[in-house]
Amino acid sequence: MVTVLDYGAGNVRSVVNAIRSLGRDVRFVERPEDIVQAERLVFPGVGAFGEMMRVLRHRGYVDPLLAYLRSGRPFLGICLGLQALFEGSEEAPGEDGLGFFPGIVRRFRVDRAVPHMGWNGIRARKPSSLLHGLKGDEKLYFVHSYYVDSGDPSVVLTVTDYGVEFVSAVEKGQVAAVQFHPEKSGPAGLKILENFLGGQAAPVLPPVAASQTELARRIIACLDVRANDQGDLVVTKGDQYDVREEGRVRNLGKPVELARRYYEEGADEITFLNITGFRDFPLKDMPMLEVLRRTSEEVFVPLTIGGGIRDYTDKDGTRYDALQVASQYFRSGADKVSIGSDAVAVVEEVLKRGGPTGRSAIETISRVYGSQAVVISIDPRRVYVPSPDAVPHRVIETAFPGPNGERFCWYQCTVKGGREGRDVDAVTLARVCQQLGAGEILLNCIDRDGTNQGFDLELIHAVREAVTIPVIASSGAGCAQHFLDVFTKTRAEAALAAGIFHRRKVGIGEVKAFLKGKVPVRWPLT
Ligand code: 1PR
Repeated sequence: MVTVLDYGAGNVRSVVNAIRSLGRDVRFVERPEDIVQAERLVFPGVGAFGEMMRVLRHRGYVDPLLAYLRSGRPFLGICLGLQALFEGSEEAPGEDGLGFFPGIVRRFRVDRAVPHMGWNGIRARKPSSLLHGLKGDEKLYFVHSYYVDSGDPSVVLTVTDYGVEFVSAVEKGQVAAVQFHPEKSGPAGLKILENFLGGQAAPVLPPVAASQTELARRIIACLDVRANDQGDLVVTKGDQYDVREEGRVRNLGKPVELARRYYEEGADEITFLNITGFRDFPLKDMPMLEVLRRTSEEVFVPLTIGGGIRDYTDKDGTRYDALQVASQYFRSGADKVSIGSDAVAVVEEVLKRGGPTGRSAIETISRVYGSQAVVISIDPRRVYVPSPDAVPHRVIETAFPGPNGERFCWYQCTVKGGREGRDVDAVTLARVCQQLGAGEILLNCIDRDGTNQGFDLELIHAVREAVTIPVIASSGAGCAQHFLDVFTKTRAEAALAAGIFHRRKVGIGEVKAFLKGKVPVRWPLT
């Protein structure tokens, strides 16, 4: 029996699903005594350090946790569950950590995107049974803006490099904790969890060069989901956002089945977009929550869900806020939520009033679940203009002139699945959303969507250079070379595609095999 400490933030379901997939029963901590009585305790954490410590204190968990840690029984902390073991964090000055290990949690101050998000390697500092069965070159999934600076080198189990060498796992006796998410790290992560559950021999891993812990560029499979004309939930795919063919919604498969296929083929993440979420309230759209629940039972890489994340008032006047919608998604197995139309409305409001309200979906969700859990999905369309000062927007000079020879363009944000253009450009939108607390940008492009002509590199370059959070390039992938182009000609951290994967034009494994040796990717896949 494994006891899981769920203090109410983020995706605990994935950890539970991963443990169950390894044949173990799980029960949750509901009272302080449950910690005292646990035989094997897992503490997964996502969200913010200060909020986590306040909740632990409020529920009376701090002393039982410290007693458990000192008792010599097995403990595994994950992500914030690692950071909690130290004395404090720059994320929440004045808020004490558990102080079980000496050291402090620091913010990344590096010349690359923060959060550190994606697949990276580990370098073992000592033998450990946790690493049994690994070869040493595996990549694991990280998502964090703060890292542990340990005051005791003897407890450091592994380190990882991201502009700075940081502690990616610690171990002392039966107490272990990892910065990465084993439950989201595919087969390698499941192996580590299995080792924790099983008590294996401690291997000495071969030495790994610092360059091998370089962050991998992510390949993401995207599933646009909606009900078809018969009312069944299907994966569909548009051409420049038009998902109908001969009047009917295209049906390219079943969401859970396709997600599982992409996981097995080596996708680094799966994104579901409920593309009619802007008009149907998602909490009424239970099938989508069910899709997430079922997917998270079988797919052990990060899951993002978008569509309809906004405040909503029911016909009978009941009000739901975006945070409630997002919480349902996290509880159902999502690691991140993606906000589209509402982000445009929020940015319009911020620009109009000259500052944030503090109440927007981006702000409220990132405050509780952390910025890494908030993705902004932008649906821009290219608008040509004759000169850079023709519009009060961020204009770029383009190598692909417009129909009348225009050498300049801007990227207009749209809402409601591209149906409505707004007076905000994609670069400004990304920048303001980052200031509000967003952790990642999913950058679509209506002109390229479904065309297989390659990503709009000019758009991606302009947005990526304007923000310090990771950018996912999307729309237009038609072959493996397009992924190489986007990773070598822009600083995008990830590339997402839909059509070529759904239609088996190119497989995810094929893309990765092509990229291997040219840019860092997660490889091997299993
Ligand atoms: O506005 O918060 O409710 O979110 C709605 C979400 O649904 C947004 O993220 C929006 O991008 C998405 N969406 C709405 N309508 C469509 C549509 O296609 N009619 N999908 C749609 C657009 C594009 C990508 C696509 C890539 C790659 N999403 O999902 O997967 O362009 O395609 P490709 O590789 O085949 O070129 P809200």
